[in-house]
Amino acid sequence: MLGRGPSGTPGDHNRCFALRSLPCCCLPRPALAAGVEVHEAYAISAMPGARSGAAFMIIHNHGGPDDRLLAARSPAAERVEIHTHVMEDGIARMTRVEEPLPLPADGEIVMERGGLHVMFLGLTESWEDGDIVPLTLVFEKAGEITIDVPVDLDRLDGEAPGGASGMDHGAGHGMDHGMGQGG
Ligand SMILES: [Cu+2]
Repeated sequence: MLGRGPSGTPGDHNRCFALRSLPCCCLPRPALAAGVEVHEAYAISAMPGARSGAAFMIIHNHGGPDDRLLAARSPAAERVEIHTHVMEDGIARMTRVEEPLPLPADGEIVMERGGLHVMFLGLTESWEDGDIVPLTLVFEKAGEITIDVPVDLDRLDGEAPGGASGMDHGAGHGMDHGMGQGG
């Protein structure tokens, strides 16, 4: 479940929170397993009370064998999917990625605004800034890697490489997926 830092009580979550403005390489706990590392992970949802959210990160294969990202899951949402954007008639649209994502030796999977992302559908609790979302990534060779992804709502509007498309993602995506799909 989400770890919501108790206000006024110092704790691990608050420590992460305080560090979040530092460069990614200074974050306290990069996930390490079988040469696969996750950098710069953060999560956003469109607004308070939103039923969906997205996470972004860079997954790096440090000299391991060629690998593939098979799936993602989290107790923070009813469903977790890998999504990407495809351009249709000049408009970026979300689409689910059904095939495993290749992660070659010394290669990366870059999940960034306007591109690949981990989609959380049906959040069990709405996300607030500083919440910690547990996320398990399942790799063919490296196995399961569980990371803590901080919710960073400050990143909702800024720094999206695609500008408007980044915002469309946050604001429109929850609606796209609705919760009426029945799984
Ligand atoms: Cu999505």
